[in-house]
Amino acid sequence: MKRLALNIEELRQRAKRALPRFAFSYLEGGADDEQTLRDNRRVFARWRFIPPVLNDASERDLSVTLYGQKLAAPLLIAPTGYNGMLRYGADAMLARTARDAGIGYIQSTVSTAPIEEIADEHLPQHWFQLYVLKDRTVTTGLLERAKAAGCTTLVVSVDAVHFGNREKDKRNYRRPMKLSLPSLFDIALHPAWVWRTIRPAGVPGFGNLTPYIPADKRRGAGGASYFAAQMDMRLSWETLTWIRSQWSGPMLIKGILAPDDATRAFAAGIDGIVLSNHGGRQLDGSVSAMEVLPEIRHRCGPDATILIDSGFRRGTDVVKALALGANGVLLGRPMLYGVAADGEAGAKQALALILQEVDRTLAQLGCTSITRLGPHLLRPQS
Ligand code: HOC
Repeated sequence: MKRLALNIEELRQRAKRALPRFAFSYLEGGADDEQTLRDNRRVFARWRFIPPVLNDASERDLSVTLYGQKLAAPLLIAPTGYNGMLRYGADAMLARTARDAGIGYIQSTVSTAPIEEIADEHLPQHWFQLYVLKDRTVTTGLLERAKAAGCTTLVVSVDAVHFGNREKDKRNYRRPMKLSLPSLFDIALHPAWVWRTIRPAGVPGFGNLTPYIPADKRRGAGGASYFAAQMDMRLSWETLTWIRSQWSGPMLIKGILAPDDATRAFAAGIDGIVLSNHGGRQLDGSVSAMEVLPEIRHRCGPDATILIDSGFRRGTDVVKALALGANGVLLGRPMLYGVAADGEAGAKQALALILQEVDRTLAQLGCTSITRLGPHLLRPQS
């Protein structure tokens, strides 16, 4: 039996060994020089804990309430695309991991499994992430399907309208969506991965988007490139108002970094925001979500729902964000490392590691619950 990983970095190393280079590059890569990708990790060192002592924190409650629903911890599995590249059934594995731990699961528009399949897992917190497509009928079709599947909450991503320049990723292709010969050779060196990613006959690989992709584009990677060209490049605040009118449940905007955008979102009747630089995959040189969190919390007030992602690998990172005013943290790559390394068991291990670390950090800060966290526990480093 495999030894349990001690931390997310160990799972990352295992994922790197398990995946062919093109798949690991897609998971791992950032935009341009990957400055923002690196800063997303470095930013956490800007705050150090000042742990008060002699507080009885022998029992701790990690639960939080978001939109009237209790979560066992302030965590959600982030929407990530094309997870079938890691292994067949990865989306459902992640969904079950979230369900069994009592946290939220956000399904991507570009998940490999369709919404209806994930609905069969009966998640109490099944959220849907929307990429807005220029064909409004496709967008409304996705929204209708999300409602019918019982998705409680909508997360509209607004930061990938113009796709980031991911050079690590590009190196593996000879032209868009066509792998280079060395990449194909590298795949041949990973027979276990090939075996794990094989879809049963008749199962299309384009998840939610299959019905909207013309039959002649549904082969191989053709569907993904077809879809990339369908993104609504004119996405604007007016579009958001239109989506708001189509969705009666809680709706969040994901990909906010500018404080003015944050206040505008709430003024426009949006129920929450996700501070994110898309894991450093979009605009290189943009600030880290953690950097703008204190200002955005201050500007939006104590009642605004503010979630955050990009760069979280440790429970201490999560606790720092909560102390600075985030209501919850989305976990992307850490969960993908887990699922790539060891399937559902690996995803569960990744989440367990972060949960244990959050719990231990709370204990060491003398906090009995998430509500006790605040900026008084942190000191900014110059
Ligand atoms: C093709 C449209 O969020 C990523 C994902 C998927 C983005 C798909 C955009 O790679 O960052």
